[in-house]
Formats: sequence, structure tokens, C-alpha cells
Amino acid sequence: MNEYAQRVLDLRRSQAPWELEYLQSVTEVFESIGSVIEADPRLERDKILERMTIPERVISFQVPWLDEKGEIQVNNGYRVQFNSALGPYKGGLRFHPSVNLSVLKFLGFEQTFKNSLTTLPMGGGKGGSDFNPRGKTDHEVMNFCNSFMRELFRHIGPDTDVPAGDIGVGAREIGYLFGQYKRLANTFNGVLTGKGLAWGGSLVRSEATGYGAIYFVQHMLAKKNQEIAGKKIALSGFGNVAWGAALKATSLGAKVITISGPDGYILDEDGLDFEKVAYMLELRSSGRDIVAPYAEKFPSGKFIAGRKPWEVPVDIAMPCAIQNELNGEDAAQLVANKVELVAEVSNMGCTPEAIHCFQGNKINFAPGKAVNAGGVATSCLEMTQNASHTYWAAEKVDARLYMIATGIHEACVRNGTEVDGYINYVAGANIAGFKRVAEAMLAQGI
Ligand code: 2IT
Repeated sequence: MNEYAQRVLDLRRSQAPWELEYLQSVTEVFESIGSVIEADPRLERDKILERMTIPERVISFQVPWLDEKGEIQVNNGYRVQFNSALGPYKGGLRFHPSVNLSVLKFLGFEQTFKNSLTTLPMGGGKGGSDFNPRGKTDHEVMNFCNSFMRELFRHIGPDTDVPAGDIGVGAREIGYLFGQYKRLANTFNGVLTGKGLAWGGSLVRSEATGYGAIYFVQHMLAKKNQEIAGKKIALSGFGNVAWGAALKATSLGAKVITISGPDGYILDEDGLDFEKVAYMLELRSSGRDIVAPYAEKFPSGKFIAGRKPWEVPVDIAMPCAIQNELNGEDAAQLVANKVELVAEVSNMGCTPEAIHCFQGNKINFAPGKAVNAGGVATSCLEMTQNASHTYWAAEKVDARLYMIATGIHEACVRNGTEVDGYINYVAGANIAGFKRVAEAMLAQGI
């Protein structure tokens, strides 16, 4: 690692050694940008790395709410407004018991470079709560969302900070959050994305993360003179992102043979079809956070309890669940099973050991900030539609999404191709994302 980058990383580690996820995400970016730092002395002079690694603002608040029994429950709520060099803070809200400040700082840091990669005008932010939606009633979710927004509303706005969904925050939660924002701010505007289609949402937004990921994979394959039809794919997760990826991959003739949940994974050697993909939504709306019922409904599906799908031989692996879900051992297993490429769809879904294993074996590995950027990019298209008081046709949104995925892939190839021709997508994405943020920070002073 570059000496200046190492110094800043060491400083941040000494200040908060417990923020493991955050330090992991900073390390990954800093390992990639040595050549950029060496080429531009202004970066160290203007303390760009020091300034990039402290969020511009962190809002931390209590979220008290009433459960069905009338008892008071209390959660932690946060919004990390990480970097506004390129536009208003933009990034999702995550409701999951694993949420803490380290997780949200890593997500906000990643989001900053991801949003930069889209080349659209968005800064980076992230927020959420350790609220666990599992097993909660609609009323409880609404009570929670109302309380969460009662504090958050004063910190956000269509030109200030535009939250969206993430794990545990889907259409239902965005609806409740938007309703409460509107009541408190007395304004109907594009303050949140992922809204319902009748009240400001964009066509294709709910599919966009998964669709964009598959478009990105198509480009990775095209670079190897291959196509996606006929490929066997292992997905993890069964939420919105895995659903969109499964839908697009299936419609392009690929065979998706796994999905997974916290309880284990489903292996379906027949591959998903549209009925099975539609069933993923039912699984999610059950609020139980398990995939086992799939095997009862579809006899071709086998439920493997307590294990991850990375032990199944496939051509393409796509983690779509949560950070660090694919570790060094999983990666070694995939490599032994002759995986051809790995596209990370979850944010930081692979551990550093896993990434190094893929790269060491010259397997093309693309990081989440490049692969999943179609989601936030389409959020920006929703903002564009809201700001111009109009709706676009699905074809127009989808065509823009495809173009954005194409542009990100090109940026990765341009910045990440090594002397032997191997495309280091991690380096390519980090360098391309970093450069725009750094340029804007240099221009805007302190
Ligand atoms: O990780 C992500 O990029 C998201 N959860 C989507 C963020 C957004 O603002 O659409």
C-alpha cells in the first residue's frame, strides 16, 4: 500500500480499532489507488484521504416505538452523510440487527465511490437501524418507521440527502417513511427513492439492482467472448436484489440453481423458472426470513440446512445477501469447482481472503460497487423524473440503466487492465470512482 494511504489507514484504525467493517472497506479502496496518489501530489497536500475517511456528518438518534402489546421498544437509528462532493448524499436505509456505526460507515464509504462510478450527480450516504423486521406485524413496522422518520426528516431533502431502501427496507417501509416525511415537512417531493409507482416511483427501480448486475455480468462475459445463455449461476439471498438478478438471468437463458437465506440454501438443478422467481417475493413477504418452504412447494428444490450455496459447482457465482457472506474457504471451493467468474452483488459480499483467492487464480472478480450500482443509478433516474414532474416509460429507464452498467464496465476495463491482460475489476472500480470524488473535493476547497 502507498505510504500516505497506509498512514491514514493506521490513523483511522488507532482511532476506532473496533470498526472492522469500516476499516476493511477503506483498506480495499486504499490498496487500489497507489498509482493515483503517486501521480498527483495535490491529494496528500490537501489531505484528501484524511477528509475522505471521516463522514461529513453522522446523525445518531433513538427510535422509540410501541409494539402490539403496547410495550415500548427502543432501537438505534442513524444516518451517515459521508461525502457530498458530487451531489446530495444518496444511499439506502438498512433495518437489520447487525446494523451499527461501523457497518453504516463502510456502506456510506462504498456508496460514495459507487455513486461516483455511475457518473450521475450523487454524493454518498447510508443509514438505518438495528431494528429487526423479522416476525413484526405491519402495525409494528409502521410504528417503527414513523418514529424513525420523526427524527430523520429534519436532516434530509431532495437536494440535501435522499435515502432509499436496502436490506429490510422495501416498498412497504418506504411507503410508511414517505407518508411520515410528507406529514412532517408538509411537502410532496422526491426525498426518498424506491417509492410506489402511483406516487412518484420509477418503473424498473425494484428490478434495477439485479438487472444492472446481470448487464454487468454480460459485459464481463463478452470480454471473454462468451454469453450468459446456458451458464449455471449460484445466487445467495432471496430478497429484492437476488430476485431481480434471477429474473433477468432466467429471461436471458441462464440457469439459476441456488438461492439462500439465514436458514440454509435451496439447490434446484432444474433452474428457476418464472413461477419460482415470483415465489421468491412470497417468501420475502412472509416476514420469516427463511427459504426452506421453497422445497415443500417445488419438488425439484432441495433444502440444505445451515450451509451456503458456494459448495455447488457453477459457472458464475453472485453473492446477493450481505457483507462478508463469501469467505476464503468458500472462494477456494468455488475455484476448485472451476467457477469462471464472480460478480459481487451485495455490498462487500466477499472477504479480502476470498477476493485475493479469486485474483490469485486469475478469475475475473467484480466488486459490489461496480456490479450493484444499477440500483442507485436508477434511484437517480427516479429523482430526475420527480424533479421534472413526469414519469418515464419502462423501456427508457431500462435503456438508461443498461447504458450506465456499460459505462461502469468500460471504466473498470480502462482503469483495471493489467499488463498480462487480466482485468482487475476491483482496482478499476476503485480508481475510477476515487478520481471523480477527489477532483471535486480538490476543486471545492475546505
Ligand atoms: O446499496 C445500494 O446502492 C442501495 N441500497 C441503493 C441505494 C439507493 O439510494 O438507491
